[in-house]
Amino acid sequence: MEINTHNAEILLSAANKSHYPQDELPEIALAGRSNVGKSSFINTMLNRKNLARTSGKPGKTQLLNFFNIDDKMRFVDVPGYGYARVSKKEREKWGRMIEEYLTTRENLRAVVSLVDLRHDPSADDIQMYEFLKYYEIPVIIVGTKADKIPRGKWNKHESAIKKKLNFDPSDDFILFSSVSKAGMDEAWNAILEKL
Ligand SMILES: Nc1nc2c(ncn2[C@@H]2O[C@H](COP(=O)(O)OP(=O)(O)OP(=O)(O)O)[C@@H](O)[C@H]2O)c(=O)[nH]1
Ligand SMILES: [Mg+2]
Repeated sequence: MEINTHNAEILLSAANKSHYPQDELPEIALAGRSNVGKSSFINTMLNRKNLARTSGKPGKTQLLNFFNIDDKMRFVDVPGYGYARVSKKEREKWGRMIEEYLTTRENLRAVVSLVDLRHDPSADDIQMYEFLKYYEIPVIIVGTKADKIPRGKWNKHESAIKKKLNFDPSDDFILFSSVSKAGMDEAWNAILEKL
C-alpha cells in the first residue's frame, strides 16, 4: 500500500465506542505505560513535531486519539497506564475504555506495544502483552528510548525484555528512538505488513 505519511491530521478524540470513526479504515493502536513515548512514536513516524501532543508530564493523553493518515489508515494514541497519580475510579474508567476498544474494534489490525528499552518490563507491561496474546491481537513490541543506551548494549536489553515478557518469537520486536529515528523504517515495514 502506498501511503503519504506527510498527509496526516488528528481526526477525533473518543472516550467510547459511540465516538469512534465509522468506516473500515485499518487502525494501529499504541499502548504502553505513561511517558514511554507513544505520542512521540506517532510524531516520529509521521515526521511531525507535535501532532500527537507529548509532554514530560505523564498522563498527557487521556482519550483515544484517532489520527488519519492519508485517508488510508489510522494511528490510535491510547492513554498510558501505570501513572501513579490517578484515583482507583479513574484507573477503572481507563481500563473500561481500553478494553472496549481493544476487544471490540474490528478496524484494529495490530497494537504497537511500547516498552522502555532501558528497564525490565513493569507488571503492567507484562499484563498488556498477555492480554493482547489472549485476545489474539497482533502485536509489535517497540523498545523505546534506544538513544539512551549505547548500541553495544541493545542486544542485552532486548533479551532481558523478551525473557520477562515470555515473548513469542513470531511477534515483531523493534528497537526504536524518537530522537535518532532508529527503527523507523523497520516499524513502518512491520505496520504495513499488518494492514
Ligand atoms: N531520549 C528519548 N526521549 C523520548 C523518546 N520518546 C519519548 N521521549 C520523551 O519521553 C517523554 C514522554 O513522551 P510521550 O511521547 O509524551 O509519552 P506518552 O507515552 O505519549 O505518555 P502519555 O501520553 O502520558 O501516556 C517526553 O519528554 C519525550 O520527549 C525517545 O525515543 N528518546
Ligand atoms: Mg501521549
